[in-house]
Amino acid sequence: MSEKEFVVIEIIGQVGLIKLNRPESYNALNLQLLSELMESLKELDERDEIGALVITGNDKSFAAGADISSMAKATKDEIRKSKFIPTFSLIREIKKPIIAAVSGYCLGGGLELAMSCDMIISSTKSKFGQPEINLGIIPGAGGTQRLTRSVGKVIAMEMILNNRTLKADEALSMGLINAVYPVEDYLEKSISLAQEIASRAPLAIQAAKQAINQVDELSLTNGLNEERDLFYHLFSTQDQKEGMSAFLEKRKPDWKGS
Ligand code: CO8
Repeated sequence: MSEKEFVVIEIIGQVGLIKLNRPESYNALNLQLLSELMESLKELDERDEIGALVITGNDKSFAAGADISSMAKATKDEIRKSKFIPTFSLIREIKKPIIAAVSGYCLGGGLELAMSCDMIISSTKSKFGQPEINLGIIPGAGGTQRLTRSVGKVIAMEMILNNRTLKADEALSMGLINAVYPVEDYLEKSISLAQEIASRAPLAIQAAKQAINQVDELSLTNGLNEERDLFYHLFSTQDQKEGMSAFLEKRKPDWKGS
């Protein structure tokens, strides 16, 4: 894989771990970091031996938002033409499941990034927020949409209009995140969860991710049709035959990803 300045990649078993690495600015997301992140996700998504991905920061900060210094002087036209949000949006093209392993600040574009992943595991030290209102702007990479779908309208309003930040246990109780662990454990737990998912039937995992992510895009009828098509399609795979034979023969399945 190509050398990157602001992300560090590690392969652990069947898991691709991507660490955001701009600690001096709490992993503020500039265009280079975002481009390197998306490039890394794409490269790992294409590798057959990798089944799931984890994005993390450091114990103090997942990411404190978009890099304010790179936007401060932008005009409306410049910000509209910038590659910032289009680059960010490339995360939607990743087929394999992505877990955000969050500790410390998870703010603004950082929270938008975590919410663009498929699951969020947090340390007890995390703070989740959309503080853009303090800068005279609103979230621009999905915060108003994904946060509202996740925690509901009234809490999203309070977070976005009045900079309410959620502690990890609040975020857990509101359904924003999957689980909370001590800071020494959250990354290992995230990698274990990713490894467990990666050990399952790859095509079924990707179909499930695709179907669940359609919930926000489609009506119930169209979503059910989409789910049914994916369900039928899986019966053309070796893994469906293997999974069901293994169950009936009382043995562990040997997934081929085909
Ligand atoms: N952008 C640029 N630099 C940052 C950012 C940021 N978002 N956050 C922190 N830094 C830098 C600081 O400027 C400082 O740099 P330096 O040492 O050179 O002065 C360094 O990180 C340390 O920060 P602080 O001194 O402020 O540290 P504190 O511990 O006092 O505070 C906080 C930590 C609370 C995280 C504080 O830094 C803060 O409030 N940061 C800004 C949070 C914020 O407003 N985030 C939203 C940004 S806007 C946004 O995300 C819009 C997204 C739209 C599209 C997204 C596409 C990706």
